[in-house]
Amino acid sequence: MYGNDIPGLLGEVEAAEVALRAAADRQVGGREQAELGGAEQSQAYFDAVIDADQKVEPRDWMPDSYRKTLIRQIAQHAHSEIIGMQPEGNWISRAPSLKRKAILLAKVQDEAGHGLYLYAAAETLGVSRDELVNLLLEGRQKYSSIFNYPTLTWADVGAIGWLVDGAAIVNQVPLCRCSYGPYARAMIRICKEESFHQRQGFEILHTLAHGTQGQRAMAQDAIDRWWFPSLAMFGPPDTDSTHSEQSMAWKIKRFSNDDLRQRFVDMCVQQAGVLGLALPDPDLRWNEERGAHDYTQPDYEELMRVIKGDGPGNRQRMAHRRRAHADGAWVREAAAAYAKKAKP
Ligand code: FAQ
Repeated sequence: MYGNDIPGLLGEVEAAEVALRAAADRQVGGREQAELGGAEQSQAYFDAVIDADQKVEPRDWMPDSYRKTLIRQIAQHAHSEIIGMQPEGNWISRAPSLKRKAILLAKVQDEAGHGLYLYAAAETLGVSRDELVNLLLEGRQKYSSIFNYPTLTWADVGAIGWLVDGAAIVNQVPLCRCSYGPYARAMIRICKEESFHQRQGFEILHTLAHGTQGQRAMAQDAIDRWWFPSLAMFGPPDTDSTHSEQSMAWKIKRFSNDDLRQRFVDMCVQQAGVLGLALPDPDLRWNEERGAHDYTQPDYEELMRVIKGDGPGNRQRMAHRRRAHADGAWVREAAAAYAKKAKP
């Protein structure tokens, strides 16, 4: 049943892992000279590392704007993983069987782990996790738009796994080749885990699609509601993307928002066929000339509204996160007191 999922993407993760090891062995010369030299020499060393597809490491000089872009993107990604626990967490106590509950619990815990790897990667850039969490709580840093949509039925857990984790993988596999070493390494592990998440969502939908008429209708309704918000996860169209050009020049992003969105659409059409469910786009059709599907774009005005805080669930998500942060204060204090006591 899983045979046709994420075609080739896991292979790309494996290849990226091999490439990462090879990059670690490449030694573009001049780091010491760059450290001793002035701004020009530092920039030349940085450019040479990017050109050679070697990884930039925390010890290396990097332009301030490169560091800021990475902190912005990695932090937004980490916050998304943490806020992203809420829509599915909503269904842990109502999963339809013990097996489903155990699987969902493990998946939601994985998301917390992803948040942790990403905050740790961001910390190598000289910011603390506390600072980043505060920026989220103060509403000064974003998280993915997708997690502001509600999970109304059990089928939504399937749709999140299939479409949201599916979109996440398509977006994140190229990040395994990101020029910043700690982010690329975190992404390898995250993508391997995400592939299981995508499969469990696909399997939930497959079961519902082959169940009663009511279950099939519930699965279709979930896909109808999650399809366009999932397409919006890839960000604004290339013409409106503020960061893509520079991020691609720095090899942080490897493909544009629209290229990845197209890849996702093509992948989903084939998988929807296996599920026997429809994608809610009457204009979706194969374009022989382009060798890709034509499709209806998501509502980018809605995306901007959601990003700015006015989506269906923004207030609820942030209120919950702030409450959970306050409730966890005693744990952070106890851990800090224990660490202080344990110091020799
Ligand atoms: N939501 O110039 P661009 C997951 C912002 S997956 C919110 O194109 P960029 C797994 C963007 O930040 C979800 N904001 O930006 C999971 C920028 O704003 P700024 C997370 C968005 O960075 C599954 C502005 O719009 N994945 O969590 C969105 O080059 C299930 C202009 O946009 C990642 O974060 C959006 N959809 O490209 C967990 C992946 N789109 O900062 C639980 C890493 C754009 O200037 C359950 N991030 N914006 O104020 C990326 O690949 C990129 O940052 C993009 C955006 C592609 C998201």
